[in-house]
Amino acid sequence: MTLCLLCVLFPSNEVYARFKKVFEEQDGFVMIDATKFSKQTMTKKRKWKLVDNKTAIQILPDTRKTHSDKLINGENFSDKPGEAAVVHYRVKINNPGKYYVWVSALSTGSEDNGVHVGIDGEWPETGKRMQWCDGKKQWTWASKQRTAQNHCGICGGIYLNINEGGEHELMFSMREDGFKMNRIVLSKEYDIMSNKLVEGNISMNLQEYEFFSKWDINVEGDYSVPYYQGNINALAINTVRQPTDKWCAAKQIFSGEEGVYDMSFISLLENDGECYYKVIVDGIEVINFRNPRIFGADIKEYTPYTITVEGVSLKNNSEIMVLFKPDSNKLVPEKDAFAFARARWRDLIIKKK
Ligand SMILES: [Ca+2]
Ligand SMILES: [Ca+2]
Repeated sequence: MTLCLLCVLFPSNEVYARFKKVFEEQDGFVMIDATKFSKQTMTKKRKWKLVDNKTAIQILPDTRKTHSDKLINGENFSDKPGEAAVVHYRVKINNPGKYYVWVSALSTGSEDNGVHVGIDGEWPETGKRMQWCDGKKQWTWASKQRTAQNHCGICGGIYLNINEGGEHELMFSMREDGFKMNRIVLSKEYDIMSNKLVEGNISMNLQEYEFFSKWDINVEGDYSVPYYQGNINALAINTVRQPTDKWCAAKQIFSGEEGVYDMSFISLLENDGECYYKVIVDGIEVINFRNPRIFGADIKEYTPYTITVEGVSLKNNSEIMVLFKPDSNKLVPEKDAFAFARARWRDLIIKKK
């Protein structure tokens, strides 16, 4: 009796809706929190589960961890999109067209780095075999399609043609079990999430970085001067008093020993604009990126965003300069104009290679 009742409540392969949230695209961009899916289907053998304190979802169980583990088609691997572990999202598109799909994933090995994407019940060729190679064991944004010639995937190969405005259903299905993701972006512009050096990661925990290095904010040259915003532990530009089209600068002299270092720059995401950042070491630009858009996405303002670059050579006394510039996306009205994002950033973390 009880068993039959369960059958009715949870018909096979259909999992109850989780979130009613509809993610809305603006200006050709929408960011989706992967944990806020509307439902799951095809869950008999594998299922997306909330992991990492409910900040990400992962296809579990993961029985194929290494190449030597047995591959069971349709169970721990599937080259057929829609066959296993399908997660669905509600997305409202205002500007129909071709959208590149970016996903922030965390892969630890060679058998958890692929997924398929589709839309409205269809699995187009350009949504098959999304692939990650770089950035093992860390959150990594990518938008690449694995091909027979290039196992690491080709840029620009993953996209969806969304020909009509209105609500759509975005879907991801298993290629490899163990696949883990936390953020999804649909963007008309391919390069919006990429950086010539590395891709950024959204960190959910504002408390993660407690320290704040000493930055000299009186830099010679034609720069605006920033201020320190204590409540969020950030440097920022006062866009009411300072020009909004001018770079602001802060610098520090590196006092550690000469060597090769990894650098992680932490900006804060803002609703009202996508600000610009550069890190320059002894006159050479090592980081150059723009914050992704969070307007309309379910991401808190001032969420830290990290860009990491590996293998930077530093000498004792190297001059490290951070340049940052405000931006307005003209989406947040303020008085009779629009609000500006203040190019907020928290720190630069330097770690020995
Ligand atoms: Ca793989
Ligand atoms: Ca696996």
